[in-house]
Amino acid sequence: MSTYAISDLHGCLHEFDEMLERIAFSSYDEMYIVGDVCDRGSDSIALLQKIMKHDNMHLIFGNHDIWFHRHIQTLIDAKREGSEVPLSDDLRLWLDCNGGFATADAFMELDYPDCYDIKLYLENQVFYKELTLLGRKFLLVHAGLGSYCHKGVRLSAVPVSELIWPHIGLDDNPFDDVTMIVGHLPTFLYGPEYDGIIAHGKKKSILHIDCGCVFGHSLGCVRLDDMAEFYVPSRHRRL
Ligand SMILES: [Mn+2]
Repeated sequence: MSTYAISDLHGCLHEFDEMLERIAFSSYDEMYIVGDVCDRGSDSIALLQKIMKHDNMHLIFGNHDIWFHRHIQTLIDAKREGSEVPLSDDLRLWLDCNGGFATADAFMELDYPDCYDIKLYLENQVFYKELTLLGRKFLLVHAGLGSYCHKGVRLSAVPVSELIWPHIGLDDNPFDDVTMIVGHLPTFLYGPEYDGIIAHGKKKSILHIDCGCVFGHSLGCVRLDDMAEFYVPSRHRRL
């Protein structure tokens, strides 16, 4: 019975499956996905449907999942009416510049019940998760706490945009007694020494677990019970 965290799957279904095999993930284990299941990779919808089918896989929102959800009704309406999807600036930005096209394209191929299942699922997920395991406290949140990273911060007072968008520093954890698990910024962007591996802040109180799978680096996963790290090589072309 173990608890795992992984992030930024970005449609990398093959690598995710390989990771589940590597950690021998079973129905007795729990998997927290710390945001960005969607976009850039080719299998976002299949990946989302797989996660939805497992009661022991839990999604915490990332900016890409929210982006998809923000436009999901527009996609459903266009599908129902057999019309072109009306392109707002935000929708165009998502589709053309941020890897949303593959997600939207696969979504439009689904039957209506499957479309609505995804919409309903996305409406019921969370922006962060607090856990206590073996006496150790964790906060799982996609991008961190942004400009709200200061002592005494109350999570409920942090705007959700701060939880999914800002790029934070390696040590940006305001808590003395909570280990933060974040994704969002691929670790190679923190420096070449972190290329393809989980990056730890100096105090080891924050783990950056997006190892850049969709950018051709690797998929990382951490077992929160003992902080063991697991890796699967990316099948994507390296940028
Ligand atoms: Mn992100």
